Amino acid sequence: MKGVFYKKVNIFVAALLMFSSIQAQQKHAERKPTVTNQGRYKLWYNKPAKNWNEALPIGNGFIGAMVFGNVQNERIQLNESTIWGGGPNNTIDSNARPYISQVRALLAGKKYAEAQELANNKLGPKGNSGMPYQLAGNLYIKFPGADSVTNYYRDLDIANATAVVKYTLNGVNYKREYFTAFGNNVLMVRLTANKPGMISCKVKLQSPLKSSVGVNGKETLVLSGQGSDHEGQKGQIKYTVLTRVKNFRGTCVTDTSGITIANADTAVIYLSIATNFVNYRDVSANSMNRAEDILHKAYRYDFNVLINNHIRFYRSYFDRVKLNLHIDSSASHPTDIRIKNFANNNDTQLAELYFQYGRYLLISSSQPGSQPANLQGIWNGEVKGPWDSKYTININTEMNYWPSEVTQLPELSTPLFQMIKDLSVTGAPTAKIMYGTRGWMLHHNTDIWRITGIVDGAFWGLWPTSNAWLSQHIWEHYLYSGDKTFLKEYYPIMKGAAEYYIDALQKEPEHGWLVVSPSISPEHEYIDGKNQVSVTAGATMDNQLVFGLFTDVIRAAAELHVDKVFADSLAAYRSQLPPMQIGKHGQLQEWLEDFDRTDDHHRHVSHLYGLFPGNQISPFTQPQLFAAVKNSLIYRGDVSTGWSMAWKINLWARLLDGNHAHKLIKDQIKPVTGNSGGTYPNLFDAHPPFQIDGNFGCTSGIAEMLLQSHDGAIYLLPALPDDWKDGSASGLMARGGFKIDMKWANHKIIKLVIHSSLGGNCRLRFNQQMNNKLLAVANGSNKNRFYQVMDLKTPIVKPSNESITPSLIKTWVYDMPTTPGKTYVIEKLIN
Ligand code: FUC
Repeated sequence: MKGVFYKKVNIFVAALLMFSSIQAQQKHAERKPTVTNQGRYKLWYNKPAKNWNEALPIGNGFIGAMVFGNVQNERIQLNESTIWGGGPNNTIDSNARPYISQVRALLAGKKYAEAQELANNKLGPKGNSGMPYQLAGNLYIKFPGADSVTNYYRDLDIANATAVVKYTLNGVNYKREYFTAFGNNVLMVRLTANKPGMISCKVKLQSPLKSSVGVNGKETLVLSGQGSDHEGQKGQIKYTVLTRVKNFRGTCVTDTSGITIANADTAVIYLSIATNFVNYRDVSANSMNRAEDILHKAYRYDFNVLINNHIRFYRSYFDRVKLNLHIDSSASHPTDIRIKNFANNNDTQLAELYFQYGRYLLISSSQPGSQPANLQGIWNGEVKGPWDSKYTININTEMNYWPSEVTQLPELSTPLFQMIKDLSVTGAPTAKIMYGTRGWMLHHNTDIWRITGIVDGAFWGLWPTSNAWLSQHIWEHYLYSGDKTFLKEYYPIMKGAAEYYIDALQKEPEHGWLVVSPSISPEHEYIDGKNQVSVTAGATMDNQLVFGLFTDVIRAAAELHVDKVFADSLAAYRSQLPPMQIGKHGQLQEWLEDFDRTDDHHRHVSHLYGLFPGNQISPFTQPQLFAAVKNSLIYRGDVSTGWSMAWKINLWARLLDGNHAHKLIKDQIKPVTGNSGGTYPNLFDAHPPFQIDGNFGCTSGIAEMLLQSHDGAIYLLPALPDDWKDGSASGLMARGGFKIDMKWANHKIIKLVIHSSLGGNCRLRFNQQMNNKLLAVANGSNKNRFYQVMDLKTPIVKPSNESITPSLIKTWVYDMPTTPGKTYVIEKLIN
């Protein structure tokens, strides 16, 4: 009785609070145009999703769900990050070594087509090409009555990580609320109406995987399923989905056909999903026990308690960064209409929403302890999704994590770091058996089982340099955080990647340079006579990746005061790597030989790694190289697949051309037609099909347009487009542990707040002269070790028919000494 009384009091208090918050919101709404509140952080629509790309994603790193919002037959498609096909395995090719030697010899003799043929015949995938990430199934909720409703509305509120559906039927207003609880790890759905007794429906579970539905006790609906057998691997993932309802009044009956709710005032659905996955080599957990434990713990709490905890948890990430771009009436339209109109109007705020959506997606798909975000984050509606919805490491996986440091979500890279650690174990025998080296390596794909062999045939898959790219993320995390404990833990992994190259690099006969061979410039081909060939030695990207890795390991060893002799030996190897070369079209050469074509629009722009995400090309110290990169990017063109355009946003930001970066944002946020990239109505990036890297890459690109910290200073507003002339951003991070808040008007910074977590000199770069009384003019040597550019070898410049005109970029640089933990507020910045 007492419990019921308190429950009622609580409901009353909650209702009062809700009412006063509605009142407060209404007051707020009166003050500002309603568009501001409707559009700013909501994706919203006035009709249900017709297909998966219109459904709305919610997730907590472990469970993912796509909410369709159908009136009569609601579908919530379910994912869990460890439901994959197959089981523990690796794909090491124990016969590869002699063929690798033969391919090397052919490449050294410039017999490219023969090298390609041999590689294609002898160095393909062994065993399998990786296992697919799979859906768990669907939660259906069937409602009686007509589909023809009025006032239909659905949204995804990315400021709170909640979704809602509302409509009116026969004079009754219905509401559904959805979220995937952070912390409690359950999917929650609450069904309410504004009249009592109106909630009647049937809840069902279904899956296209091998599965069965049963009942646990009296109240819990159970779906037991299994990951698929795939390419010779037996499906070893077992999973359990549990669903239980808490209803207020009315009745609720559970049998194998589902849960039948009749005449309730409110019904709350609790759903847990768990698997037997422990780690890449262990699937011994009990999925039923785990799912029961999760459900039991969550079921003790009411919806309001869980949603409040959820929102608090989520906002502890989301609220760290704010971006404010101009908002106008364009933002009052449903999101699908905004996407259609974006090319031709000035809906500047849609870029802000898209930026924050990328952060929302990362928080929702990658949490400490979860799997890293895969090609589709955590959301895949298929038994075998595109490219198996696994990890492609020649750009896509890395791009997923580009926003994590700069947009202040560093903890979300934890699953990536765990995966790197796993790969340094599974990739050690691969290095030894396939290449005869120390250290660890993998090729261009992996999956939950952390496979490291060649995938997809040599033309795409003979790329051994992912270990260097992944290691870059370790070093970058240190640059932003200064976290020596982390660096100490991961230094052996970076070192292991470097050891692989010490043993694997080959002396190229023409110049005596040390090159990666065999390899490819990811998935791209050059023309050798009549042949299209991808297999190569000394691709520019590989040279840059190995240069970057060696430099990072040398610096890490110095930071940790270890391995001096090893670091010196790395410096000696590094000096023998090929320099970058500027080719006959005034472009940065993609290959060792000048094969580049000006009409080549391939989606991969691998040789531009040195500009972004690397830091090997600077307009201030390498103007010719900088101009050559620009030429390469102009030749490559703008429109391409989604992730390719997202990469180009970052590249144009690093080329300090905000208007061109903005043009690419416009190219990316447009409806999907044909084969080029675009944006689906749910703001998911289209390769096509959906691939989440483009979302993350664009978020990172927008941050790069506002702040860069890789080139000797923290450069504020390095690539601000004309359309964003006024705005503010807070919480963006710079290397060296600086958090930056800034406000700008008419392209000029008018307020700057710098929080220094590590202390040290804060060197700032501006496009304009600033008030010298507030900032000291930089005095030459950069005293902060965290944002040095790399000392490159002088590039080779070929005689060129076309002009390379390095433009003179004028900036103003200032120094500000800082103390750890202090905040510096700088106003009246302009004289
Ligand atoms: C790489 C790209 C493709 C696609 C795939 C998942 O292979 O070349 O465009 O993104 O990954």
